[in-house]
Amino acid sequence: METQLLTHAYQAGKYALPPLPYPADALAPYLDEATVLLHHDKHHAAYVAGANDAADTLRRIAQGDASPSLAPAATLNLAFNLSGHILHTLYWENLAPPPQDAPCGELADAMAATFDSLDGFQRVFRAATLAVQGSGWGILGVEPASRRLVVCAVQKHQDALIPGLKPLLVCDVWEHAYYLHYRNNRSSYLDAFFALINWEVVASRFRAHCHGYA
Ligand code: MN3
Repeated sequence: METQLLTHAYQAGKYALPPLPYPADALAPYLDEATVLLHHDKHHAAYVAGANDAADTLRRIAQGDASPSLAPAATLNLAFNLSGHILHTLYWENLAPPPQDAPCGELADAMAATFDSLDGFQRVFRAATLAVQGSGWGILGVEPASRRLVVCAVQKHQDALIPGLKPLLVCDVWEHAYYLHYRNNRSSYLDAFFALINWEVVASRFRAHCHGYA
């Protein structure tokens, strides 16, 4: 499977909202249509708009058309909104209606090397993601020093992120991702998330990021 949604995240010189890769009701009953529509059409769209606003401010500063005093806020806004845009684009793509095949091949080997087993990965990922304070993300990625898999728990969209981390699997744990259906039960939402993981996409990202992994 090709993982191409990110190629639709920037079009004609602007950040753009990629369409969902499936109908909005395709993930029900794990993720209901209302949650998915609100999340994609309102929340994700707002990050796209925010990233474009911040990028535009920085361009105007460069051209001498806006005060350099706007740069600190604009860079923070760009980091927040662009990170949100990228993570949401990856999130929609790494979900699919069940049933899903378990990870296999090189990805399964890498997961065994780092986490011992799929169960071991899920224990680490669940614990880290469940404990994100406030709003954030659980991420499985490849870190550039060891080129091994690592789990990180990001706050907001961009805090506590490892530089150079290549994300393979991302889980949104902002309340807007689950509160309509699961209320405050983040753990039940994580059960649903695990059922929806598109391991074929995760494996494809792994191959793209980690040729020659050993
Ligand atoms: Mn979200």
